[in-house]
Amino acid sequence: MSAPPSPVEKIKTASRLLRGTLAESVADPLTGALRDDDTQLIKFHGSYQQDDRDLREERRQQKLEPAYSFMIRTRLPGGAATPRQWLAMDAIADEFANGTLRLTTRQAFQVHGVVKRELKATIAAMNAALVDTIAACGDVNRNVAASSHAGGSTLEAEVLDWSRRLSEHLLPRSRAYYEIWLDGRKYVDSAAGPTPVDAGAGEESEPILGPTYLPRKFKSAIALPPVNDVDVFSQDLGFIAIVEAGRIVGFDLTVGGGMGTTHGEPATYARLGSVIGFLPPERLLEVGEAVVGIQRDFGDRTNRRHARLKYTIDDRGLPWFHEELARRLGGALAPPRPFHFTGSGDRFGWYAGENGLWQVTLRIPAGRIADRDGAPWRTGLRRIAAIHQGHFRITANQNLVIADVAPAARAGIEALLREHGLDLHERASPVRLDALACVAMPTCPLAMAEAERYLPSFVGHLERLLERNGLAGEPLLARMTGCPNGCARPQLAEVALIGKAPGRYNLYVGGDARGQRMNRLHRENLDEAAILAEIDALFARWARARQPGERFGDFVHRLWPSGPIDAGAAA
Ligand code: SRM
Ligand code: SF4
Repeated sequence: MSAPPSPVEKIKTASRLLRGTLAESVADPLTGALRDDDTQLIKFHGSYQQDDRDLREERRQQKLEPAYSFMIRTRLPGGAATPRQWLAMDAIADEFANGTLRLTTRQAFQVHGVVKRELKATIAAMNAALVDTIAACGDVNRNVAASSHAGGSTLEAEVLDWSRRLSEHLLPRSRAYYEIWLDGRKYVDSAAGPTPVDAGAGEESEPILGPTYLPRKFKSAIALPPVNDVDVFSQDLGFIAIVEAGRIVGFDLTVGGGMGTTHGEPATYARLGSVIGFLPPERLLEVGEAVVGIQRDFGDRTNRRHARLKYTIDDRGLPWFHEELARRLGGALAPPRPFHFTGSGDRFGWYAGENGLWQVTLRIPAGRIADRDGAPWRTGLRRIAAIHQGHFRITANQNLVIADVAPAARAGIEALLREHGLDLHERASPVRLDALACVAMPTCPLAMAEAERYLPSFVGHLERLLERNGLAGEPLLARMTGCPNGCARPQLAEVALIGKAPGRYNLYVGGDARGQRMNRLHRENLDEAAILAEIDALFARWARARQPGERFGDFVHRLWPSGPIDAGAAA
């Protein structure tokens, strides 16, 4: 007998294309929470119900319901935002959220701490700035990531444009979002600025995603070599731009990447995407749709831990996937073409674009933009947005590019960066510049350990250990997450901590710095002292036995192609 559909499938089926009882749940004044089923459906609208975990115990003792609030995530293909949109998000952070903005690892904004009675006004305020939240979460194609470091080149603009088209093409067609949050209207861009228009009426259908949407979240990205800033091999669906004679002649297709695992469940695993073919640019939407269609039709709808495209492919085999894709496309794709990535990190500081304009990439640790003592970053960025004539790009490394700055405007922006301490890129060590951490505590319900809040001190320890071993200033890609879901893509770092319990982590080492090789579990369930002792011993070996210029991850991989190194052994 085949397994029954998962409970979330039942909720989607009964939801009338993502409506459920969301409107009633949001309007209910008696609780700060939604009805259970609606907590699943609201994800498709770009929001998660959360509660402040720092306050849980205190509230429980006071016999109060948890301090419910909502995280709202935007859909922002390629992380591109105008200065007006920046200003709108900044105002929303104060008016409705916890006074901070979070730049995510998929180039979106997140705000935290929005209470239920202000959800509708918050989502409406975002839309009024032409920032929507549709399909930012849920079992759909999420925000489409796109490389953001080609310095304002035409290639970069082309890749950004494809990310927008792919995102639009794969969006849900249901009007539920407009009905629930915008009273049946949608905002369009016009000469007069964002203008509300009727979102339409009549029959609805979901020709691409299907009436019950996808079996699980689905992620896609477009990379522009030589920079793999979007970690294209971690995506369900990836496109690698192939540039010949200065133009994009097509894309290599990658399928089946994914990072999420569950501790102690070997049936769940991280997987790098497989490169399976080459397509001309004009086929990008058709091929993306076909890959989504395969996952829609064959993905596992009975077990959500086994429902990503990576499992669909591994269960049936890549040859099957090739065949099924060829069947849908009316023929096989051409063989992949060569590409070369040099790194997955961001390009910090000022650099000139080929369009004659300047770009500056700022380091924003863990993507958190707040006003803190000595670092009034939100204020600084607000003042920059008020004068900036170009645009902003959120990077997939949680950083920010102020893009397309006219030569005459550079000095003014530079002065504002210095005045507000936003010039960290000029002062920080390479390991501090490149480190990533997911959100984790206190908002993420799945966190087992700290990540964002622990990042600064952990990086400080790494800096000291590097220095102690004569390695100060060496680049090192370090990432950490509060659980094995992989939101900061820790599996693709040279050294990574993955949370196991409060104050305890699994230590992973040996990834490369181009996002093309995953790291391996080195030691399990360590406290800070044990983590630092292990890393110190590994750094000592690296310092002693590295080949010229050899990075830490490559060194570890050379010594340890298939199992943990004994940190005590002679190199
Ligand atoms: Fe994630 C769940 C935050 C990128 C894999 N992720 C969550 C939730 C929503 C927790 C939850 O389900 O209740 C986290 C909300 C925390 C909070 O308080 O904000 C969360 N994920 C994030 C963000 C904000 C991390 C960040 O520090 O930037 C990223 C938002 C990206 C965006 O704008 O859309 C984020 N999440 C990722 C990535 C990286 C990526 O996509 O490039 C991954 C690994 C890639 C992948 O999907 O395989 C990732 N998140 C997960 C998973 C594991 C999925 C799996 O296949 O097992 C979960 C849990 C789940 O889906 O059940 C999860
Ligand atoms: Fe939460 Fe885990 Fe994602 Fe971190 S990796 S944000 S702890 S789900």
